[in-house]
Parts: sequence; C-alpha cells; structure tokens
Amino acid sequence: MEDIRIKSKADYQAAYQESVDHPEQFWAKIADTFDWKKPYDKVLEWEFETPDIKWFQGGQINMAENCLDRYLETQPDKTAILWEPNDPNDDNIAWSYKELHHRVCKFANVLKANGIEKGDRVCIYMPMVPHLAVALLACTRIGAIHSVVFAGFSAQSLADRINDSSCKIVLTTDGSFRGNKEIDIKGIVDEGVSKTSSVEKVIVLKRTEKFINMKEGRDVWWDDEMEKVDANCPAEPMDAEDPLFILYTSGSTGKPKGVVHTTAGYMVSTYYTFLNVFQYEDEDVYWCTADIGWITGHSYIVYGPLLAGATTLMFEGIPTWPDAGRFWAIVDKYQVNQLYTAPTAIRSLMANGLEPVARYSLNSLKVIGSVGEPINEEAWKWYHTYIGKGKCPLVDTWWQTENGSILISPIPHVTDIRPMYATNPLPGVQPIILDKDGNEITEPHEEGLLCMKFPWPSIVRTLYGDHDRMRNTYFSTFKGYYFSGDAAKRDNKGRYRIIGRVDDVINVSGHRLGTAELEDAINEHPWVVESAVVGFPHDIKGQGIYAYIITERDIDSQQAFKDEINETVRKEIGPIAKPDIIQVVPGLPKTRSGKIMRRILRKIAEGDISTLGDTSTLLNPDIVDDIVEEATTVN
Ligand code: 6R9
Repeated sequence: MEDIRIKSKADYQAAYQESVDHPEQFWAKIADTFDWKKPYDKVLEWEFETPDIKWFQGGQINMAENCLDRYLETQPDKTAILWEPNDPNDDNIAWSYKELHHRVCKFANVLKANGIEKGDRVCIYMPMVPHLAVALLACTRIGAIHSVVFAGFSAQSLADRINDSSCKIVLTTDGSFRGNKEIDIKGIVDEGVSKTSSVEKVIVLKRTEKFINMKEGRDVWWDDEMEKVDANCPAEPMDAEDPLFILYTSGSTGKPKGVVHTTAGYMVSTYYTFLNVFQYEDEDVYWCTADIGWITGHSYIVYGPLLAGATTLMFEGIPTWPDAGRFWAIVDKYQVNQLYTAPTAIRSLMANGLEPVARYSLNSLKVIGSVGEPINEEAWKWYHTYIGKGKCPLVDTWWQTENGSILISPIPHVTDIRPMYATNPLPGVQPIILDKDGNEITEPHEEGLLCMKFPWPSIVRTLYGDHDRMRNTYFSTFKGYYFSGDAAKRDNKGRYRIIGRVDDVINVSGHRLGTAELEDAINEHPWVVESAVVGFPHDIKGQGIYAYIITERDIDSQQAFKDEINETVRKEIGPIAKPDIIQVVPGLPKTRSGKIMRRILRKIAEGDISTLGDTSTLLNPDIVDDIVEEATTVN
C-alpha cells in the first residue's frame, strides 16, 4: 500500500506524470491492492461523445467485502465506526470491523428476506445513525443499488426520487434528533410513500421511540427482522461496471438527476483520494462532518475510509447544539486527527467568536479540510489559525457529486498551499480551462470554464434512466470534454481557484439547488403567476435565495403571503430551500424572445445596480426600474 501514498513533491510529480502518460498502468496499481473475485481484462475504454466510459472491464469485485472482510484477519478489533449522538450525555457507539461486518451481513440477509435481489433499488431515508452506514454496506454486499435521500428533504422530494428509480423498499427510522428538535421521519416517509407505487416494504429502525403508525403488511421493525436472520452472507460478485448507487443532485434545469456511480472505479478513486488527501495513518481517528445524504458522506464518511481500514467518526447532531463549541468538544473527546467540514459550518461557528474554541485543546488535529463551496478568505484564515493552530495543512477540496471523489486538492505537507485555492489536480485528473467558445485559456489569472480532458475512475456513468440528459448536461457544451458547470482560474504557479457555478445552480450552505426546481416549487402556490429565483452573497450560507414573484392578485398581507411561499417550498423540497428574500414584482425583465434576464435580477439581488448594463433591448425595460425601486426596501 505504501507505494500509492504521496509523501513528497517528487512522489506527486512522479505519480502525476505516470497518470497522464500511462493512465492504465497508474490506476491498475491501485486497483490491484483490492481483493478481486475475478481479475479484470482491460483497465479503461472510453469516449466522451456518447459518452461511454468503462473501467476494469471483465473484473468482478464487491465493495462491502473490500471494506470489511478484507480487514477481518488483520484488524478485526480496530474501531471502524465511531458514533457521537446528538445529545453529548447519551452513550456513544464504537463498532469494530468485526462487529460492523457481522451487522452488515445480517442486515444484508434482512434485505434478501424482504425480497431484495441484485439490481433492485433501495431507498434510504435515515438520519445520521451508524445503522445508516450498515444499510449502505448491506446493499452493496448483495448488489442492491442504494439511493440515499437526505433526511431533510420533504415527502414530495422523497416521492419524486423513489418514483424516478422505482425503489422497492425504503429504510428509515421512527424519528430523529437534531439539536433540541425531534423530527417525525416516519411521518414524512408515510406521506412520501403514499405518492408512489413501487414500494413493497418499509423497514423502520427505532431511534426516538415515539409512537408511530406501522402499516400492516408493509412496515416491519429493523430489530425484529435482525432477530430472524443469521450472519452468513457471501458477498455478491459484481461486475466492475455494475451500478453501485444512485444519488440525486440538482442541475440547472428540471428535476434533480439520478447520478449513477458504478462499482470498481468508484472504489479505486475514493480509496486513493482518501489516503492521500487526508494522509490517514493507522491509528488515526478521522471525522467528516457531512451528512451521508450527500456525496461527501458517501465517499468520505463511509466508503473511502472503510476501504482504507480507517476509523471513521459519524456525528448525529449539529455544530451549534448544545453550544457553538460542540465540534471542538468532539475533536477533543475522540482525539480527532483529520477534520473535514464545510465553509458554511466554519462561518457560522466563526460568528460565535473564539470563546467556544478556547475551551478545547484541538491538539490532536493534523489535517483540516473544506468542501462544498468556495471558502472565503476570512473563513479560511480563521479555520487555519484557530482550529488548525497554524500548523495543520488546510485542504480545500474541489469536486462534485458527478465526480465521485476529490479531483483538485492540496496534499498535506506536499503542496504549496494558498488560501482559497484548491491548488493542484490529484494524479489521474486532467483539468483544462476553456473560454465560452471552447478555446483553452493558458494565461494565469484569466477566468474560464472548468472542464476535464480525460476520465478518472469514479466519473459519473449515466443519469438514471436518461443517458441523453447525461450527454447534454456534461458532454455537449464542449465536444470531447466533461464540463463541470464551475468557473475557475489558475495562478502563475498553475494552482486552481474555483470561482463558483456559472449555470443556474445555487449553492446554499454547500447544498446544490437548481433555480428551475425552486421556481417549480414556488409556482405550486395558487396565487403565483410566474417566479424567478437567483442567488446572492450571504454571510453564513455562502449564497442565499432571492425569489421574484408575480402574483395573480394584489396581496393584502405581504408577510402572510411570504409565509405561505416558504411553507410551499418547504413542502415541495425541504427547509433548506426556503427563500431568504421574497419580492413581489409586477413583472420580470425579459428578452424579446421571452427569456428571463437573470443577469439583471442577480445584480439587483446583489444590490449592485450601478452596472445593470443596457436594458433598452428588453421587451419590458420599465420593469427594471420598478423592481429596483421595491428591492431597495426589501434589502
Ligand atoms: C462535493 C460536493 C458540487 C459543487 C461544485 C462547486 C461547489 C464543491 C468546492 C466547491 C469551491 C470547493 N464546490 N467543493 N467550490 N471550492 N472546494 O460538494 O458536491 O454537492 O455535487 O456540489 O459545489 O460549485 O460544482 P456537490
């Protein structure tokens, strides 16, 4: 394993060069550290037209087996999962590799006993309990395809996702704890499932022990089912390109898309990047604060760390409860060595001042990481100075749901770090910056569109049930390239800085939301004629949501109407999607062909009305003044 670890600049340069000159040889070396059930015949076959990308064809392998069985002889008693509950006074959990293996095998048998076979889709709607990791691994052990839905999404969003991939079963809990709130998870599942027709069973884990309705013939208890099965469950041989999981994410148009990741390539990429970006060593305790409902949780709470035989910490609660020192208390309690979190969490903790930090030593930390959105300079410096004590490398990792694993990131003690720069591509990653006509930008400091020239093993393979959308979204903007949707630039040392999305995707607290999806939700309100949503800079969330709404009638109470819009959005998508600012407008600025001029709306939302540009070619130029006039009273 040692020779795939990067420990010096020379290692990085050698690995990077090999990954470009001989990509097959480079990735094969990493793949060959796994236990294969059948060796692969060909490392890579690809084209970005259709697109059609295949890694490790002919090989057979199992994810759960490589996460667990592989470590049963060498480190059965090492803690695989550490779990910190919402309430710091409740008991925590530490499951060894042996214990996790036992639970995964049993739960895999529960799935089988409830009718799940290889290739079936399993929807998982659970809070951050360690059984959630068991659920993922049990699916991959038997070749069922999991689709985790973040347990903060609404019943409607859950139903849409279940329907899109016809899930046969839903795994959930009775309820969940988040800070001082208790959430009725099962109630949301009941409502969601009532809008679907494919779900045959719901398996319910007890967490809050509140009374819930169990639907006869459909709902069963997790613990009861575990009693009925044994722990003997051979891992299913999976073809390298068999789907591993689906994860829905927002795009600039339409409904969320089901990003499909396949087996071997995803394993190779998450394993390799976990080891190198976090420089994990044998006795370390690693903590990623994401939710498993997002790709970061899939790749860097569950799969990457377990493939590497690491101890991975899961936290059920929130950073600010019982107080704003909770993260730091957890770091000290478990002597966390690597901490991976999001700029939005940093900014909200920074707003609470240094007192909650000063109570803790944080001396165990060796590497600190950031993901999900651009990290601003103030947050970067605060994180680096007060949490990393100026001595821990801060890895600003850039990647996306569709990428499966980190693509651009510093490597601790190897890369020359620069605040706000994701810095260098990891080995195997070949970025290119293009202008809007598709010409390469080589000049430093010039902003352009971030694309990839060459596939890496965990690149998205398709969008569930819609390969045309896959091609149109990522591979048709620039022929022969994967287009990320982000803008970026390089400094004169070639280090990358990610600017942010250039499409109609808003990044709210690291959560991707599409403007089309937000507008569809708002338009569900019976009084709404038309709406337009844009992002604007927000101190804590990174971006906030600004909604311009045309109503069918005059509104008597603006506040009551806004509350109703918030409620509509909460029901359609979830609380994370509620607009920060709602402005009722008489009309929306449109081009003569009827397209909403979002650029103008964005400027108004940013409060930057001095550079609105030429509005005279609009279909309705006067509307801009009307909106600006009202907007100043909103902000
Ligand atoms: C892993 C994840 C992807 C979008 C991506 C970009 C933004 C993520 C970033 C970053 C600047 C970073 N993003 N990491 N922007 N610096 N280090 O977040 O996946 O939820 O799919 O979001 O997030 O805009 O395109 P996902």
